[in-house]
Amino acid sequence: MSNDAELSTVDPEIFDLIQKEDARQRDKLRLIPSENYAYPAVMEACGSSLNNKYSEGYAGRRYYEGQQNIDGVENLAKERLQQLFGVDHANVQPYSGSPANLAVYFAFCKPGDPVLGMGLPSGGHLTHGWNVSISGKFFDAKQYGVRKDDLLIDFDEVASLAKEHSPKLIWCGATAYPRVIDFAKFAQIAEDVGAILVADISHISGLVAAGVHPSPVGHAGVISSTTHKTFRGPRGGMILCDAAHKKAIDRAVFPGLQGGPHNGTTAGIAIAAKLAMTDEFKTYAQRIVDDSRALAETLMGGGVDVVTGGSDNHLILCDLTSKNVPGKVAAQALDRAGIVCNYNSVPFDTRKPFDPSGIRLGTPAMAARGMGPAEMKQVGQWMTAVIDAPDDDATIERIAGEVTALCQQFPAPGV
Ligand code: DSN
Repeated sequence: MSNDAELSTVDPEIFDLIQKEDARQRDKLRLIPSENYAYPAVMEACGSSLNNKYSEGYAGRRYYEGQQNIDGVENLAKERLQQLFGVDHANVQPYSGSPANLAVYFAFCKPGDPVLGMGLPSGGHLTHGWNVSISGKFFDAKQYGVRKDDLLIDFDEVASLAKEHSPKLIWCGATAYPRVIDFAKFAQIAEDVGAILVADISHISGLVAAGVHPSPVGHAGVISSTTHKTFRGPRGGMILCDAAHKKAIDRAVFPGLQGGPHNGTTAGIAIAAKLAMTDEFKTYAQRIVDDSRALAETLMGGGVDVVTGGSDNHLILCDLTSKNVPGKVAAQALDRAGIVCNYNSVPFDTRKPFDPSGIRLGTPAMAARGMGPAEMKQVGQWMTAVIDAPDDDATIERIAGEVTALCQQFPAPGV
C-alpha cells in the first residue's frame, strides 16, 4: 500500500469514523445553534490544493514565492466581504473566532488594560473577558450581564461599568442571547467613554449579511466573527473594520499573532460570501428566524420556560428548572431521540456549568435542510415529550424513529 493512496485504504479507522459522523449528521436533527452544514462548494475548497501552500503576509506582500493564485483567492474573499457587509476593510486570515478576538486585543490593548464584555453566565463568550480565558487573565476585564427581571442586556450596568473603568474595548455580541443586539446603544456608551466598540457577530453573521438582524456597521469600529455558523462557510474567522482600524488589525493578525493563513479556508470564506449575496441566502436566513420563533412558541406551548419569552434570532435558551429536569439529563435524552442540542447555563443559574439548568437550541442547520416552521412545530412537540419524560425509553424510541423519517424527507446538504 502506498501512503499516497485514498483515505479508506491508508486509514480505515479514520475513514470509518468519518462515515459514521456523516451518518449522524444525516440522520439526526442538529439543533446546536453554533453548528451548520457548510456548503458542498466550501467543503470542496477546504480539501483542495490550497491546503498545501504557505503565504505569510498579505496579497502583493508575501514572504513566500508562488502566490500567483493565492493572492486572487484572498482578494476575492476580502472584496466580497467588504461589499456584502458594507465595510472598509476585511481581514480573512484569523484561524477562527477566538484567534480573531485575541488579535483585536493585541491590536488595541496592552496587558492589564481595562476591557468590558458580557459575562459568560449571561450569554457572553469566553474571549470577551471571562476569567479562565486569556482575555480575562491578561486584561483587567469587567463583565456586564442581563437584568434579573426580563433577562435582557442591562444597559445601565454597561454604562456604569464603562464610566467607572474607562475600558479600551467594549465587546458586544453573544453565544446564548436570543434577542436582537442594540448596537447603536452600545456605540453611544463606547463613544461616551472613548472606547472602541467591538461587535462579535459570530453567531449572527449570516443573519446580519441577509438583513434579518440589524448590522453593527456604522456603530462598531471593529467587527469579529467566525465563518461557519449562520454564515455556512468553513471553520474560520474574519475581522471587519473601518479604515481607521485597518492597519492595527492587519498587523495584529500577521505578524502579531499568526503565521501562514489557511488558504483553503480563505477560499471557503470567499465562496460563502458570494453565496450570501444571493436571494436564496436571504430566504434561508429568514427561514432560520421563522423556524426559531415557531420552535420557541411550540416549546412554550408545552410548558417549557423559554428565556426572555421567545427568540428574535436563530437561538433559543430554555430553563428547565420548572420541569424539574437538569439540562444535561434533558440533552442526553434528546440525543437518544435523535435531537442534538447543548446543555447550557441560564442567566442566574444556581447549578454548575457542567450540570446546568438549561438547554440551548438553534435552527441554522435545520433551515439549511429546508425545514420550515411546520417541521419546527413537530420538533418542538417531540422535544417537549422527551423533556417531560426523559426516562421513558419507549417514547424516546418512537420519537427517534419519527426523527429518522423526517430527516430522510429533508436531506442534509453536503454529507
Ligand atoms: N463554541 C461556540 C458556541 O457554541 O457558541 C462559541 O465559540
